[in-house]
Amino acid sequence: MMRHLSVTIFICGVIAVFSFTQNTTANEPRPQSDGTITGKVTFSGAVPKNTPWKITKNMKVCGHVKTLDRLLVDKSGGVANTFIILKGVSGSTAGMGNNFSIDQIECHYKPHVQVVPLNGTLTVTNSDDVLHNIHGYYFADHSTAFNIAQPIQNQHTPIPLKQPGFIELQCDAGHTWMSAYIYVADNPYAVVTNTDGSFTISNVPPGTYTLQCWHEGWNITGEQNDRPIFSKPQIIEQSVTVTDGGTAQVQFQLHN
Ligand SMILES: [Cu+2]
Repeated sequence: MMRHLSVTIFICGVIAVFSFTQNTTANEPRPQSDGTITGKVTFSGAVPKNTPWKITKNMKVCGHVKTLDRLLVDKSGGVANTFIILKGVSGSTAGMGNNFSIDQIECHYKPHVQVVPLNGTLTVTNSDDVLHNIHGYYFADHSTAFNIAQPIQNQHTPIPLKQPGFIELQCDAGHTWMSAYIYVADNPYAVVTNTDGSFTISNVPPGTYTLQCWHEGWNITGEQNDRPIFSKPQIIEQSVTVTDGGTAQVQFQLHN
């Protein structure tokens, strides 16, 4: 009799636990999964040629002519080196890493564009046997972000970046054609397009945001102290909605 009772209690217990589990699952909302934003930046119309720039200093190291590489369009019309930035959203940049670098090699910055997380460290290297003076200006107000002379070949200088926004780089050691851009990101949803203009931003929480496409200006509008002056950056913004675990497709089109 006792044994029969125990078995009955045990079975009732199992049923109770099972139905409790079922109810709990049904009542609790499933957490939403992050989504993805993917797309392409293309150029519409005739692609202007990158103007060659005559080198007038340190020709032995720098060469005699440099293409300025301000606008790189591939055969499919895709535009490389374009910043794609998700705005109005916060998120930890811890997964983006901390060590970033830029090299001055044959009087050219490498890479030409990159995203560095806020409080990340950018290590500046001079691979050339000439003096380079990297001068970074915050694009928004033209204030100096850093200004570092490197007279020694293979010199490395780490620079902590503590303010978000675009930084425009130039060389103050007479290499007027040298230019590059850095975006200091305060969220992990900023990338640069690939050579075919494609981009992917991953792990985006569901929501509706503004997505910004930012490309440096490529037309030479003037010259100052032998330094080319370029047209303003082309900036396009559009709204993007990321659904639960979904992929949002976005296209941007630049033009002259
Ligand atoms: Cu230089």
